[in-house]
Amino acid sequence: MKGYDVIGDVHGCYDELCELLDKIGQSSERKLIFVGDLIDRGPKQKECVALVRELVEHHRALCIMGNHEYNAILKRLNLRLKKDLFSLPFCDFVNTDRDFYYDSIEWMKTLPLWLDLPSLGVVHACWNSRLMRILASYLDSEHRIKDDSFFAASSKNASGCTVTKIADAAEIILKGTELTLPEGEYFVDKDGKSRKEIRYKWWQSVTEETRYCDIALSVGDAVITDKKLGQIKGWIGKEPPKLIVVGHYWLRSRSPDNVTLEDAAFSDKVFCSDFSCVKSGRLAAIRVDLACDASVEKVWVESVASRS
Ligand SMILES: [Mn+2]
Repeated sequence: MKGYDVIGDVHGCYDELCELLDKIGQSSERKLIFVGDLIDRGPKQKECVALVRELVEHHRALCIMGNHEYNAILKRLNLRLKKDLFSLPFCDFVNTDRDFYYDSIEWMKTLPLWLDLPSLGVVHACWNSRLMRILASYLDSEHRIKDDSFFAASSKNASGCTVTKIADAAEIILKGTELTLPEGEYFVDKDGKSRKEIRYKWWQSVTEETRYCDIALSVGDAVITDKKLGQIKGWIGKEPPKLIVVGHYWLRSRSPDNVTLEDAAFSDKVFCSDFSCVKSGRLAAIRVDLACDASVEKVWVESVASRS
């Protein structure tokens, strides 16, 4: 194995995906990996699912679960979602192509929550060993949710209302960590919605002197308060043990013509592959070259422009 090519959130951008795959080229020496969120928002969801599924089934690619696949599965199983979510366009296929819909959901259920490969970890939003240990008994040896664990993995507990420990852990792994801003503080997100919660830099260690603006993640141009965090009980931030690639965060490259490594680097160990292709950004692949001893030799990025 000479390397990994980790492709960011595709969200139905099939034409861009084909172009990126052409650019990367096929090699049995490199492993192609999808970070999840193949579906929703974009124009060609069905083609994306069919292509990635074919690549996975022919052992030419690996694909993990994104929060959009997770939500689609929970909706299909009639399990209550933690928050009242934005619409799930993929679930509209239940009306237009029922066989495809049911079949695809069954396939999505087989996607692992993360990949723990030599020299590389891949997860949709947040790598955290403590949460991964909490999830272990609900997953098989390949980190796929066991069939009888989807109930526990949704937000219901036995009494039907409280969020379970595994549901919390799965949500954080797939959607990232959130922190409530101090009383009266909010920001406006990419969809124009006011939010009191910020995503935060889960790979960063903090002290009581750390300010909210220091750890806020993917808040665009919004100004976040410089108040100090103060109490940091329950903080789960921790530097990961190896190179990690995630998707999920709707990054924008500094230049519309390419994505640089600097654009993609959250830290020297954590890289993000999601450059908002479905919102006129770019579809990117984080490419990891391995040395003979399987250690990381080089990380670089290749990308194509959105056609929308
Ligand atoms: Mn996502």
